[in-house]
Amino acid sequence: MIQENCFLGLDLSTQSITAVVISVSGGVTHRFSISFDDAYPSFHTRGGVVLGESASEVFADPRMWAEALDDILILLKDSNLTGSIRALGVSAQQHGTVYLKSIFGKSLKGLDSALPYHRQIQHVFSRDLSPLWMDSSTHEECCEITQALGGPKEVARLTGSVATERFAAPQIRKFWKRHPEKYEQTAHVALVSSFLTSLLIGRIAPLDAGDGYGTNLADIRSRNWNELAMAAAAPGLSNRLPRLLVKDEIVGPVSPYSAQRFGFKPDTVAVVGSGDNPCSLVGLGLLGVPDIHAISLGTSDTYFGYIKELDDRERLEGHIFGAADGRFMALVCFKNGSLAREAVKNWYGLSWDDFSRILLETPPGNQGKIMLPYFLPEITPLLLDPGIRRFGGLTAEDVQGNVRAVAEAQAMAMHLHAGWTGPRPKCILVTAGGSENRGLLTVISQVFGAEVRSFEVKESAALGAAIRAAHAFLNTKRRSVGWSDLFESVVRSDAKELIRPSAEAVEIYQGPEGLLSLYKACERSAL
Ligand code: XUL
Repeated sequence: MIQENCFLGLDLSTQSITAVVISVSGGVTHRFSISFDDAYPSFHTRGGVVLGESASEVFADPRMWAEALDDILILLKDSNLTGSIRALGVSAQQHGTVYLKSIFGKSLKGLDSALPYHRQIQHVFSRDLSPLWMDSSTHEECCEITQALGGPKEVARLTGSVATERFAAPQIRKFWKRHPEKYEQTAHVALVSSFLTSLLIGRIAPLDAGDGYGTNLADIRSRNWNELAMAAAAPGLSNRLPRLLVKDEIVGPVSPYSAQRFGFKPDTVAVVGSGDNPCSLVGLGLLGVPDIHAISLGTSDTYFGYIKELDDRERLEGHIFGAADGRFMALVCFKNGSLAREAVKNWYGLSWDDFSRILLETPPGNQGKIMLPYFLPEITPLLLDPGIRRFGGLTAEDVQGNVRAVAEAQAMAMHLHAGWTGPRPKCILVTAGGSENRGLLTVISQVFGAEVRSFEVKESAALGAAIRAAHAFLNTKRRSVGWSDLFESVVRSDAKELIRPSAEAVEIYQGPEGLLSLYKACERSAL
């Protein structure tokens, strides 16, 4: 029966929580999602986040995440699904930090299964709000960390990224500088993925290298927390970080609370939690596959690919994170992703169908009209002072021109800043909400000169978490199952769109006087 051996992936993203249930023979069997803005009005989020004193400070309340976790698991229980889940895995938005008092561990053990998490863990936080990946308020701390560790190239070589505003090290440093007394009360700093996994297993969960390397605190070669990097962030940090796991492992059975409240079997196990991008790498079947790259069009836009071995090239942009098999992934992140597309769509009162149709009907290259769509401070290229800039005669009244310009800008920025991730791929897999937009897929294929594929299941992060759970469970408990076997049965079968660009369209971007070089010049002028 399909329900015999099921695996659950949960993805807590910026704006929602999603659950995907898979069975190895039946692929994806169920999907559920809860949007934070709709379901939790008392937290006053917009797009899942709240702003701080300045727009560069972006937070969410971890109590809202706990409530969402409870709600989605109750949904699964009410659908009679939890009893057949053998293993589960958490995927979460990367980089967000959760600050916990020493009472956290004890509180997890004493939870009453008649009540939801959030009613019982109000008092465990030493900081009410968690800074998120969208926060860009720690430039000063990044400079201090860079100086302490010997310069940007050194930091990138050691930790996989230059000191980066949204990462844990500068965020923790800012907290320690501004609120030393609250930092003193902090016994544990979790990332979103390890916080949620802790709730599920009833004790402090380790962190995986997918999320752990996105902190500026780990040495990606020795594969452990680095003393100098931790000291550069805040005093006494090594005692406060979770254990770092190099590759996927089962981190324990679900807690008695989770079993009783949500109807899991007591021997249902959890794999270590991870970030949404490392999970998407798995959910797209790209673990072990370096020559196909991926683009996720979620709240953030990310470009990523698998890396087998680290090289020694110097780099000041992009990130190296761990991958579920103990190797690595390269990633470039853009903040002005879906939020920028949505802003342009809303300016002109368009639907997503209109947006896609305009992209399909207008000529590639936009007749040289270009937009730099920095609605928010941008991560890549680093630009802390936002603003929309138009070039080549693009005016605000030009509906079609602006739609095309925002989509082309995003694809061209990816092309320009992803060159270091490896040889240009012949095929790119596109996932998350924006992957339903045929117009966007077409623009990406034309700018990159590559075949583009999208999938029926666009929730690749939650799917990846479910596959990681299945892989960890099947390899420890029963028999040896390879990643590629799982990809074959769960991922590959459902390609939805396959788009191949024409040579003429590609030439418009990549040719000698092409739009890519023009865009690069515009970007330079803005920086
Ligand atoms: C990646 C990043 C974002 C978040 C959003 O480095 O910051 O993609 O993971 O979910």
